[in-house]
Amino acid sequence: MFAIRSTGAAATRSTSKLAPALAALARFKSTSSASSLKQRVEQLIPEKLAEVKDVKQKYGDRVLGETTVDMAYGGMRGIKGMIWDTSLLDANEGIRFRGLSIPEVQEQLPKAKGASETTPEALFWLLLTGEIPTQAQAQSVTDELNSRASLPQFVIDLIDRCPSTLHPMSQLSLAVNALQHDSQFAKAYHAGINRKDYWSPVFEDSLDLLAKLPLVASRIYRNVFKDGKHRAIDPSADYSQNFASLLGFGENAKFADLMRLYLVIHSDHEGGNVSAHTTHLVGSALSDPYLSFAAGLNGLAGPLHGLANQEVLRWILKMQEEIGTETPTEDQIRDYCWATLNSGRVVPGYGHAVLRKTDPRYMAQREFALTHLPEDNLFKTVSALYKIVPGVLTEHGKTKNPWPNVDAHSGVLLRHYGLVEQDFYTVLFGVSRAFGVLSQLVWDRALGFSIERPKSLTTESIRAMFEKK
Ligand code: CMX
Repeated sequence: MFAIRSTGAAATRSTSKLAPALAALARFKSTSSASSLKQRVEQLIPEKLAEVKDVKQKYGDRVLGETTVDMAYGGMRGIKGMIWDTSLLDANEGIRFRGLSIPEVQEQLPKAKGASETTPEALFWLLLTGEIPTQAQAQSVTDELNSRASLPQFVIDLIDRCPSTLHPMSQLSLAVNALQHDSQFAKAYHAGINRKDYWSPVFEDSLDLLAKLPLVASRIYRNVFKDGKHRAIDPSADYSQNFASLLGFGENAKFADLMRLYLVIHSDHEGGNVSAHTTHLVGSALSDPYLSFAAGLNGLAGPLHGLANQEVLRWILKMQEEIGTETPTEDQIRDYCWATLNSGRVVPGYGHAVLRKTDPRYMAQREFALTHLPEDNLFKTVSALYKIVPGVLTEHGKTKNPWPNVDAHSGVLLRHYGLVEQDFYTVLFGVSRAFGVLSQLVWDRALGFSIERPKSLTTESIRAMFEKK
């Protein structure tokens, strides 16, 4: 409980000064008037806390794995040192969201009215609670997000003032940092919120941020690539239909379905990837969800991570241009792959730090393409690459995983429906990633996870460790 300790006139003065802060804190004590998703999370917290306590009591001193010198130098690959409950990645099988594979998610989660794909709203419920939502529960998330979808004028002005030459990912990160102005967590912390209640304003910030992201992203898109005219959201439409409409592709029902698929499959990929880990790390310092997620976005903007989706399409189009045809032969594609490798570059969209088989996120997009755009020339090239690249990378002999990842397929689908501006692709990834990393961030605070502070070493200290007499 938050308490004020003071006496007399000074007490009255300071109480009245603190009144708005106290009122804000009172909101985070009881969630009885909040959305049903928040109520469900609140109900689950005691049992999750008890579960963590039990696991720590029983297994707290057990060894999870060993750390080698190579791991310390090699990007900490394979070190088990973090809890991420919303999803788990198996090297061969791929991602499971709260235990469900992508095909299971597609089959079991409710769909929006008239849609063929499940929604990120339904997935958000699953990620936060571990439970498959009913249609009504998924709809309650949609309604909640729609009710929060507006931007402060200064953020609108900030985005509108960005030069069109500023990369869309930098604009997105800038806008998310600016939205921090209205962080409920930051205000509650300042007012002295009890640490047990942290999760509540973090939940509120997360919903606010998710609701605002399509407005921010579409504003960037229409400023940089279109006419700078902006649309309003339709409170009766789902998140993906609204996002499609805001971008200017709302009339095509298939594009809205593509957005649903895209936002679901890019959302979460356990905790060790750069965007997830960064959000979690920065959040562990009790930076609010805006600051934490903006940091994650900056990591997503790296070409070895999320930016690979723009690089893939650029690389394929360059190949078509250099070879001089939209339908290159397998031999021409093979030669182009070797030319890329021999010039010291990576083949974008292939390889993965954890996966050792074709990414099921790639397969989900391939299924979509086989159903909706089987005759698209670029899709045929993407399919030809799937046949050729793994062999080339295997022969090249460096890559541990020669198979395609999620980024190898997303560009061709977006381009088919007219979203041709590659520089924007990672922004879509960013909007999706928010669903995963913010779900976990709520649980990080609900479970009272510690500030992260792993141990680093110097090369000299490693030598000393193993070479001492
Ligand atoms: N093309 C060429 N070389 C590759 C390669 C590729 N697609 N993938 C890996 N390699 C190389 C690595 O650069 C590394 O070379 P060095 O030993 O000279 O440093 C070697 O093969 C071993 O790497 P690895 O252990 O197989 O892969 P990492 O865990 O180090 O890196 C990843 C993983 C994804 C960064 C890497 O496969 C890559 O650069 N792929 C291309 C970029 C890409 O598609 N990124 C998107 C990943 C998904 C996402 O996060 O969105």
